[in-house]
Amino acid sequence: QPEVVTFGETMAVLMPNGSKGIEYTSHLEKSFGGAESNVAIGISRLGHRAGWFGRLGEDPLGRMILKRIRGEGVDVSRAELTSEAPTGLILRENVAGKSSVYYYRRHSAASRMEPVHLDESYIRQASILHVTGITPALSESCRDTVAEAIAIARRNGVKVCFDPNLRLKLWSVDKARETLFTFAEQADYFLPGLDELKLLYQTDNFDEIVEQLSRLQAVSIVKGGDAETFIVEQGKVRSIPYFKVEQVVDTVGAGDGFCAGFIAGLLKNYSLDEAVRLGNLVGAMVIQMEGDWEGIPTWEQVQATLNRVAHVER
Ligand code: KDG
Repeated sequence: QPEVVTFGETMAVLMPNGSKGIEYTSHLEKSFGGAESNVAIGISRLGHRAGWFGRLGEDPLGRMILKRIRGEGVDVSRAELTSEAPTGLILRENVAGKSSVYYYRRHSAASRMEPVHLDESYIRQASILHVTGITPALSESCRDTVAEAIAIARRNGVKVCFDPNLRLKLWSVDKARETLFTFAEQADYFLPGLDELKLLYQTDNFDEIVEQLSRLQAVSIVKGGDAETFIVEQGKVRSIPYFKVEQVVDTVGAGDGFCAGFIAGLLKNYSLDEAVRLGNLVGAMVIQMEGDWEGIPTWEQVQATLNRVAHVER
């Protein structure tokens, strides 16, 4: 039985493996990504039982994704392949130091998720439900599904983690604001990025942001500070410094890595500060490898890093 349950859209990711952009490359590497499955994979690697579900097309990409998430030890027993619609797709490129994402996901299988696809007994037995603000941006029925999942969690004493994951290619800030705050208000842990908060609250003033966050019931964990993650709890802020990173290779997935580390910390009964510290460490390791989730460490790698175990090359 999973300790953490999450759901959302996972897509195939295609990207050039050289420095040519999508327009000119003749080779594309294939992987997959989705904020929620990235977190589930991370939690599994960090030694805990995670369950992910979502709808994928009954097509080669959907089958690849399902097998690979399962291969990471995540429970996918509630995930579904459907012939109703295709698996979504992301094209990604990094040109002249700027990375861009192109989505091919409108009307995808995942966007057709509905509250009836939720299995209450599956959510009820978990200790944490993790959801993100990407899902409600996909369709009305997806938004209703997130609302229903949160309602199930709350009436069963399951803690709710909510990462707003604002995606401006899916909806505008003005459209997103109300929905994201509605969910933030129902969460136990709200995990926004500082940049997202600046857009959502329409201010660059940190004190104002903290004041706004203090009105929420949730503990807010603010990712993406210059050198630290902030914890806003009962109107007070404290910060947990980042780990040193040798070389930043690819920042995609840093937030998901953070969430995985943080949630794993909660499951290990760490204090809030220690859980954030583990989140920071996982985030720091993710950005030193290419890929959305590939760089998430196992629990052994985390311990080796913390204990500074010397690397044996051969
Ligand atoms: O957080 C990384 C995600 O952006 C990526 O894995 C894909 O879920 C994704 C999205 O919607 O962009």
